[in-house]
Amino acid sequence: MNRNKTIHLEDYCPPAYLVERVNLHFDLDEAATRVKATLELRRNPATAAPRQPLVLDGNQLHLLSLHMDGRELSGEEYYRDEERLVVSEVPERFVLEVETLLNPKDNGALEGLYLSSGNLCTQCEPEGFRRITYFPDRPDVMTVYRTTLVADRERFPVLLANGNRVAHGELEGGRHFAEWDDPFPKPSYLFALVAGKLACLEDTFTTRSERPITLQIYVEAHNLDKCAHAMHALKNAMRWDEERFGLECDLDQYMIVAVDDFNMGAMENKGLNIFNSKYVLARPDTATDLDYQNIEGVIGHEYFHNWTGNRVTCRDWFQLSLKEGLTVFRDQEFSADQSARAIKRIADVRLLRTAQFAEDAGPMAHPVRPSCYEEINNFYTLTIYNKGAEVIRMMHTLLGEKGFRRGMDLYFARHDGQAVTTDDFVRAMEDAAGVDLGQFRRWYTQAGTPEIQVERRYDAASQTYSLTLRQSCPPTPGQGEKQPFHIPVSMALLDPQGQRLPLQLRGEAQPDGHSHVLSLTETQQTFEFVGVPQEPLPSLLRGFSAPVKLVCDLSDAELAFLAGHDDDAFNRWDSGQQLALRVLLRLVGDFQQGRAPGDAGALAHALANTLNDPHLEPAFKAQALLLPSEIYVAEQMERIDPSAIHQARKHLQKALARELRLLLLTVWQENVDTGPYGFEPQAVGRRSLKNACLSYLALLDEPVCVELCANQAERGGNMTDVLAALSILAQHEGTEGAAPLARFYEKWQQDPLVVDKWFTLQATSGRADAGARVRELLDHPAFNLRNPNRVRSLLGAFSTANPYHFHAASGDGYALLGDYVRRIDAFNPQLAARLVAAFNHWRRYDESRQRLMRAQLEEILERPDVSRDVAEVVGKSLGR
Ligand code: B3K
Ligand code: ZN
Repeated sequence: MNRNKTIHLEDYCPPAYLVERVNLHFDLDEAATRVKATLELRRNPATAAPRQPLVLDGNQLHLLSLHMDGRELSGEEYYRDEERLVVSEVPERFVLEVETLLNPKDNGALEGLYLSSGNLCTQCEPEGFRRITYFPDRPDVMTVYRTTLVADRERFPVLLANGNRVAHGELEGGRHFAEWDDPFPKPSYLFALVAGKLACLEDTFTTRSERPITLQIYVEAHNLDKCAHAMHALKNAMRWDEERFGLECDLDQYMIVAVDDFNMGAMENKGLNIFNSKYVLARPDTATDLDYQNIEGVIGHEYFHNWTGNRVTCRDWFQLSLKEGLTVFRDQEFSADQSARAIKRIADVRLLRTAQFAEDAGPMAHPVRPSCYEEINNFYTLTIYNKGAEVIRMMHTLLGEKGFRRGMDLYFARHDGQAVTTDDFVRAMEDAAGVDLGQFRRWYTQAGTPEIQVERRYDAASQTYSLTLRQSCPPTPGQGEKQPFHIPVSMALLDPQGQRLPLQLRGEAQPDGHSHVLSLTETQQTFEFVGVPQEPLPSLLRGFSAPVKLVCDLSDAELAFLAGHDDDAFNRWDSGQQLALRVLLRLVGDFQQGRAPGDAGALAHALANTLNDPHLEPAFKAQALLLPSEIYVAEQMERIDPSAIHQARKHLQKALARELRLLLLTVWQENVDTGPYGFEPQAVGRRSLKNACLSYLALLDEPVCVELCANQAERGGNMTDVLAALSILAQHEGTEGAAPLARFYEKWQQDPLVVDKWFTLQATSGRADAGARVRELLDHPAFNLRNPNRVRSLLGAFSTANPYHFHAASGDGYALLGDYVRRIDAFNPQLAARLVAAFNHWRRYDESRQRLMRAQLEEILERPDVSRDVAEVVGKSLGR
């Protein structure tokens, strides 16, 4: 069995040798690429110890030759194993020439150099460069790169690498070359090359200092008509970063390449971003509003990395959130500014609560800055990215926009061109704003989701209102006891008309505004407000000011009031969700006990008020209609009962559909739009509301509603509408969905991203036969284990977004996932490790399901060649 080695932060040592510059020469070929790397090395003057051996990283490399200062090294002069190459005697300064041979065609891990749709591309973060050549493959070794690409002109007409193209030309035998120079020192994880048959959409952007920058998006020729939105988003992102953060693009040329086979979303390689085509390609008839939003967000994210990640990078991989948390915060703010801020916040919090809170409560829980790992690829998590972004957001809340901006300016002034730590970032914030973030730093070192219990008391005689907040944080693996966090709690007090009261804390001379950010730093703290003429309702954690669970004893009626009156749009939505969650949990109890299920209670009335409110945006109404997901409901339960949750949610949807039938029909009708597609927030909001109404109406089993769906599925004017209707039909038990689904596949079978949607629709269906259909689809000719998007569209969607069928009591869903995890682990460990995480919460289920899931986990771990990636996740899951 695989015995993994744990890497500890406390063992960090600066590099013994630095690379002054590197020349890379690639002789490209699908099956046999020769790489000659010329490294100018010198002993690191900062690490005193002389005579240290030179240790280079290397993985799955075929070494052809090794020269030092022009002399070939004999076998006795160096040592090599599976992970490194060691030269024990080296001078102070020297040149090393390493020649390696790669086989991109058989590289199914999609790390290092690999083949996608016949084109060659690279993925080097975090440790892929060591699959290309021997190198100090760590982010604190920054160097300048010159890259020469040589290839057959027919097969690889386009040759790209980081930086600027400084030479190109023809060679003998139908071959050609291109030479690229990147003047910015960078860590090896930001290296990239692309070679292949690609078409290009070109544009220019003029920076505010009037430098023209050439923008290029490279795709397969037949996708050229799907790049306009990505280009538009890129230009918006460039302008936005100048305006909000004063950050300009530093390159002459910014390139984006879309590839179909990619483990993640995209990669911020300096000047040459490589993207999963899912986050580039869009046309109104092939991509949904959500796709358009995701593209905007990811294009922004990778662009923003140029400063937060590339110019200032990470000292080591424990600092991953330094660049990821900060860059997610930046892309969230960018997207919020492009559309409706509250709607964006709702989406971000929804993801955090369902997926990151679950991570925090499971066996893989880790702090935003972890202190140990086995396989760093397993730490590209929601905790590092999204909780990391929340930690940045809390600093923004505590410092205010001006203070935060001063901190960012100081961070760049101090650290441009360096590889630094999260602590360096926090220190820049402290120094710029003159605040002490000592206790706040615990957000980086303590895992787990804190909980705040609220107790409220009104004293009419003295007109005082007090809020007592108690914080706690459950234990997580390796961290039994937690110290109190510094939690910013944004709040207001509302009078019976929903107006905010002026706030005056005891000890203050006069009221100070209508909302406050309370700093909760103790385990228990009481905040007392004076001059409160009547009992108010508290609006707490406004805008979700901290990534915590807040528990307050509000009654259903009070929640319904807040859902109708809170002036903080996020809290208004959240009060409605809390109410819905309560109703759902009661219904789950009813189904478990075999009682007659209760009704929707105050929820139906609250939703009706929301739908009738002329001041609310359609996008907000749509969010209000969307009930907490089965996964989020499960997250609230000690022992998860997937079947009762499913029944309860279905029951509540139907009950609401019956009660609000007429209103839903009216709102649906008011928001139907047959004009051309537009991606403005207004149009997106109207579509989302219309389709939310339709999804309720379809539950009424009235033939006319199902016909509406079938009609929209066949004749909808854009993919958003078509897919919304089709997914309703895919959930429907009747036979009406079969023909539209089949025709949809017929029509789009040449478009992989649309085919992914077709797989996901069926994988996430609640229909009784969904499990059997998933098994059928695994044998469908279009299913392809080697393509991560396709695997995620079927197996990923089934195991994470269809809890009812995945957790079928028979264990069939588990057996299916276990089987495929084992198969995929043999060639793509990163993907397998993502999939296997669906078992992480096995201890939260009944004994029978526990036994079945544990058996799968054990079988996966026993595979003789189990990868380090999968072994870490499964090992932790089993508590080993
Ligand atoms: N930095 C890349 C992550 C790639 C990691 C691969 N295991 C994507 C991003 O966050 O922008
Ligand atoms: Zn990133």
